[in-house]
Amino acid sequence: MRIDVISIFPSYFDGLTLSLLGKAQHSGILDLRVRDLRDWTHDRHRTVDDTPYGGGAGMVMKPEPWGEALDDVATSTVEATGQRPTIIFPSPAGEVFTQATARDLSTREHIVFGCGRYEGIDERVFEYAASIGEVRLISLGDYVLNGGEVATMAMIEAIGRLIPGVVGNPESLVEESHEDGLLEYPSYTKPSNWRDQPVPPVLLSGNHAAIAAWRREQQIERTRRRRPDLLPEETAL
Ligand code: 6GU
Repeated sequence: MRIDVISIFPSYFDGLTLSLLGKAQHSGILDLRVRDLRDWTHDRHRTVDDTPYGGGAGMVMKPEPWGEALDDVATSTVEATGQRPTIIFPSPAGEVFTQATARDLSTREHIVFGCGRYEGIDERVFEYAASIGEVRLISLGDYVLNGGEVATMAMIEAIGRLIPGVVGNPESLVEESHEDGLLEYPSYTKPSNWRDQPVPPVLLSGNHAAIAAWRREQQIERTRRRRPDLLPEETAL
């Protein structure tokens, strides 16, 4: 998979060279390219923003650098891969990102993230991007960040670890929170008694059916307590 990130703060993404995603880049599974939006400006101050038409607080990102950036980064994708690129603009006004979104996006050949700052990007950029690829406005949740960079990092990590070969043991992807619509069960390791807290005895029983049943109960009980919104109905489980 190829991922391009367009941002005015490319160094935010230095952290993606660490750990599993760093390894995936070395092995060629993930081709991650972080770009500086200012490289597509032509004035001495490398200006990317301007005042909003109609007035109002803050600044708006100018369309011209975005247009040129998308031309350079996203227009050759169809010839190269046979698939239109997916162009994601992180936005608190977008659809909410979930594990299902991550699964869907992990099958794409080429994703471009356009990280907005200030009060946002000139609306015409989204229309233009839709002529090049599939445009998605995606939010991490109902709170406000200063720009799309941190949201993009989170999305790249969630998507990247679902690409086959990125997580060493694919089994570890199966039993995680949100993969089956429930929170994950609690985990324990040695010692079997720690500071007066014994490990639940069923886990030491060797009875695999009983362990599986206990873990399932724990998942349901935790989800009911912490995230009742994830359960289909109050009586369903
Ligand atoms: Cl994707 N962007 C910004 N700026 N704020 C957010 C967000 C995205 N998701 C939640 N808050």
